Amino acid sequence: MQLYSFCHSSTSQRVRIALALKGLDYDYLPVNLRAGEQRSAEHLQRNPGGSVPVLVTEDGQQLSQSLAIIDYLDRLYPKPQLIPTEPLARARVLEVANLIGADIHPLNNPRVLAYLSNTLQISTAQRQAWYEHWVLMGLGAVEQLLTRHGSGPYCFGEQPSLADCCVLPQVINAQRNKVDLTPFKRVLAVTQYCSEQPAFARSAAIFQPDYVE
Ligand SMILES: N[C@@H](CCC(=O)N[C@@H](CS)C(=O)NCC(=O)O)C(=O)O
Repeated sequence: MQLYSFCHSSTSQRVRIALALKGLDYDYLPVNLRAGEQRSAEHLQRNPGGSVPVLVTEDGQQLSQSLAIIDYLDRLYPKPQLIPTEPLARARVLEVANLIGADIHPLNNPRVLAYLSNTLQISTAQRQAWYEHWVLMGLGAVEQLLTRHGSGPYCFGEQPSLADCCVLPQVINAQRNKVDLTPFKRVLAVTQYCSEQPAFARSAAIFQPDYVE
């Protein structure tokens, strides 16, 4: 398999975590979002959505959308299972994954932040306020869901799930953008635990220390 990815992309990191948890080998193919490579004709051919990640499967299919990719991997390589089959457990995991994937991330995607700055000409402080507002609201909801329905050390018990694949990258992204997450104790405990586990740590090993969004 091949993974088109950007080192600091939280959606790509979700897939890197899932691949590492499942012990799957792949070729890492970088797409530099800072240089706009996601909008090149070559990349749009792979993914008309102009984003990363894109997984090229064993039989040459090009798949975009991190949650769809992880679902595909989970069906094909079910150990460890990241999306439970029991209906309520499954819904709880998808609830957190969608909160991050559908409610938080689209509002802080690089192209959205660039549109706010470059087209709508908002200031750096306003852009930061936008980022913080949506991240704090979203992670506040994740905190409550995990407190009500989860148990440690992962989001939902002793095994990692799709929820953990989503929480860690979103927290790293928020921390890189200097958002204070100290009120979110459960989210931070999960993040700390995950970041100490080899598969999660490997997914972050390619970060560039001086990268700024
Ligand atoms: N819903 C998509 C979102 C993918 C996405 O937007 N990825 C970001 C990086 S985290 C991206 O490539 N953005 C391109 C851009 O902003 O131009 C997924 O989960 O894969």
